[in-house]
Formats: sequence, C-alpha cells, structure tokens
Amino acid sequence: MCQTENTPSSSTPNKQDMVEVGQVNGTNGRPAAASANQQRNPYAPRYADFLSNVCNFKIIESTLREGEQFANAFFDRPTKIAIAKALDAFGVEYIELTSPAASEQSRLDCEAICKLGLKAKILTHIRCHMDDARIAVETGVDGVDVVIGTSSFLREFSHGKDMAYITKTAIEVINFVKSKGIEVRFSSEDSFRSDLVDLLSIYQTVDKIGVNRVGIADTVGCANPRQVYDLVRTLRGVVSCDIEIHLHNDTGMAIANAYTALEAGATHIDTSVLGIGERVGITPLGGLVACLYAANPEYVKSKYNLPMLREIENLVAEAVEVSVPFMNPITGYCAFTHKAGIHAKAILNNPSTYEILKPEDFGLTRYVSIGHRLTGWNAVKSRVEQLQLVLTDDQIKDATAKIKELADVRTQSMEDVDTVLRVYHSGIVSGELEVGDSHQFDKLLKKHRDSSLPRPELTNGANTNGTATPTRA
Ligand code: HCA
Ligand code: CU
Repeated sequence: MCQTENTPSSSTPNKQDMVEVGQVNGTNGRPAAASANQQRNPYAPRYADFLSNVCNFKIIESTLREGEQFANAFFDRPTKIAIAKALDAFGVEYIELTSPAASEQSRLDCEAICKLGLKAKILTHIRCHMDDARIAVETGVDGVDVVIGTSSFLREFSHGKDMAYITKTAIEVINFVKSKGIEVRFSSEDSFRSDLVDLLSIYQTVDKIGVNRVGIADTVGCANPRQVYDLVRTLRGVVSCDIEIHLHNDTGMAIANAYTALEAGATHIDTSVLGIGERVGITPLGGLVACLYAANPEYVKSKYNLPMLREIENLVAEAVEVSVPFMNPITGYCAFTHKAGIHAKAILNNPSTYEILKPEDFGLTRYVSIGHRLTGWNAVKSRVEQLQLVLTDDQIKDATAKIKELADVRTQSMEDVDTVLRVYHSGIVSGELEVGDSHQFDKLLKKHRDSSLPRPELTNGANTNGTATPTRA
C-alpha cells in the first residue's frame, strides 16, 4: 500500500503501518569530497592512507564454493547457473566454484559455468595437490585458487605435512597452473594460527615464482580487526603480488575484518551471498557492500548493480531454504524503517540525519512507522499531507495525542491511523469537534466504528437470502 513500484513485494515486510518518505535531499553519498565529508563526520574513512584499498578492490564471490559448504546448501546445475548469472549481472569481478575434483557433477557444472561467457572471471578452488590441479586446468576456468593448511593444527591433525613439503608442492602446483596461462592464487588455511615466519617465507617464495595473488584465510573466524591489519600490512611489505583475504564470521567480525584488510592493503575480498559457508559462514556480500558504500558511495555504485542485491539474496535464501535475517544490512526487514518521533522528524527534514545508506540507491524505499506510542506529530503531519487533509499544527498535535493514547493499548496499523485522522478531520470540518475535546473525539470514533461494522445478519452464518451458510465439520 505504501510501497513504490520499484520495491519488490515478494519478501517485503508488511509495511502497512508506515509512511513512505520521499526523495533524499541529504548530503550523504558524496565521494571524494573528503574534507566536506570529514566536516560532517569527523570519523569518516580517511582513504588518503597510502596503503588503503577501500576505494580499489575486487570481490571474489564464493557462494558457489564456500557457500556450497553451508550445511543447508545443495545447488543443482540450474541453480548454480542462475546464481552465477545473477552475480555476474551484479558485477562481482570473480566467481569461485567448488573444486572439480570434489565430484563428477562438480566438474561438469564447473565446465558449464565456464562456457556461459560471463564477464566475471571464473575460478575454481583446489587443494594444493597436482591431481586436483590437473583436473582444474582442464575445465576452462580463468584461474585456480590453491589452498593448504599451514597452522600447527592442520599440519598435525589434517594433512600431516611439514613446511618443506608444503613449499615444494606449492611451487610445483603454481608452476603447473601458470604454464597453462591462467591465474593462480596461493593461500594458507588457518593463517591467523600459523607461525608468522613460516607464513611470510612461503608467501615470499610463491611471490617470487609469479603467483598472481596470495591469500590469507581466517578459517576459524578467530581474528580481530587489529590482528587482520597487522598481518595484511606485514604481508604487504613482503610480497609484490595482490593479496586476497577470506574471513569466517564465527565471532561476527567478518565485515569489519574485511574492511580493515582493505585499509591495510589487501586487494581482493572473498564473500558469499548472505555469508553462507562452513558453520556461520564468511563475509556476506551485502554487508560488505553496505560497509564499502558507506565509505565511498560513488565508487561502489559505479562498480556494482546495487538494486540487484535484494534479488540475489532472495535467490540464494530460497535455494538454501533460509530467510534473509531481519537485521541484514540493506535488505533486512526494517533496514530503512524509522520509528521514534525524534528520528521521524529529522528524517522528514533530511534522511541523511539518520541514514548512512540511501535506500533508493538499492532500489528500496524508506518508511516512517507512525502507529505507535513513540510517534511524533511531525511524522503524523506527513501522513496528513499524504491523505490531503487540511489541519493546523495544533490540530495535528491533538490528533497525535489520540494516536499515542490508542497505541498505548495496542500498535495501530496504518489503516487505524488513517481512520483516526479522517474522523478527526471531518469532526473539525463539520464543527462537531474542537481541539482538546478528547471525549468528543472518542464519541466520533465510536460512531464511525459502529457505522462501519458489518450488519449482524451477515455475520451469523446467514447469507443475504436468510438461508444458513454451510460450514465445514
Ligand atoms: C575451508 C577452506 C577455506 C579456504 C580459504 C581460502 C578456509 O573450507 O576450510 O582458500 O582462502 O576457510 O580456510 O575456505
Ligand atoms: Cu572458508
């Protein structure tokens, strides 16, 4: 009822008790005007920092690899293709696919996706093993992401290999993939619990033989932003190739860690739609985009088709049978809904007062919720204007007092609010009501309710002919 046409209704919450608010006239969203931005927000990102890639990064979208490791995920070929096409249309730079060595179907699907002719580069993700590499390079991918565990946990309890063996195999696999003329990345699983000297020395070795990227992985989600900054920054001083980072979200740090990695000089961030992956997954695409948009809206808008985000999230949510979380950045149930009267007033004057993301940039709509006890007369006034009723500010304040009184008993739907306003308006116009006469207002509301109740004979299981309506046993 209050939605504009550009707001898909499929997963839109019931916004019937809310007022939609018009165009933004705020200033949020100016890109490079760093000083103006800084003036308005002294803590705004200072991406003048020479290491920072907050305004120069690529996304490696791993819904079809890490996302397949989400407990609920099973992607058949058509679903994989639909997701790959949607991600490509959104504009991610890379799409990472499950290893073709995982299963015959995985290999065939990988080949099929390579043949789609997408703009995004297609990668596959393999263990650091020649057998896997041989299969991977035959699929038609643009690059191979190679990974091996370097932490003592993985060396002891998983593959059981020492650093000398890991280094030797890494060199062999990287040289082989490079010889096929495609990209290759080398990553260490569980990097944050690996020995720093081991890590830096293997990264240095693979950098020297010409790997395109080295990857850091917070496989267990244990890292905090400061640790991420330190490790990426140290690595930045040791290798000349690109740096990718893969961050699990076990402690809810994945977006913050990704942002910090960019500040420290990382160039590529791994994401998945809704963050799906092992356990609670990794950096979510939508949340990362929200965070980077807040830093530089123009850059992010120029790279990605932001209004597609909602559709992609719905597609993946449906495929893995989950719902989009209510507190999701951008697409969450109430991401652009404002409630408290004080907020509503400021939002109506300038949405940037309480919004760091502009809903219209994501093809979405802003709402002000008014049928509750925290409401304020400014928000009610905006509804009065939408209904084209003519009331003075004093009259609107009076009507607002009644809305609050009613909302103290139960939340009022938009329809309820509209009724209060219409009855108030007609009372004023007819002269039956004066400002401050709450008792008379109650009487008019009751009269309105009584007159709009269905006639009794229609509610007693009888139809208009007086015959009984059959009911099911
Ligand atoms: C895993 C592996 C990985 C690999 C990350 C990468 C991880 O599923 O355990 O290749 O950078 O989290 O370490 O996803
Ligand atoms: Cu992972």
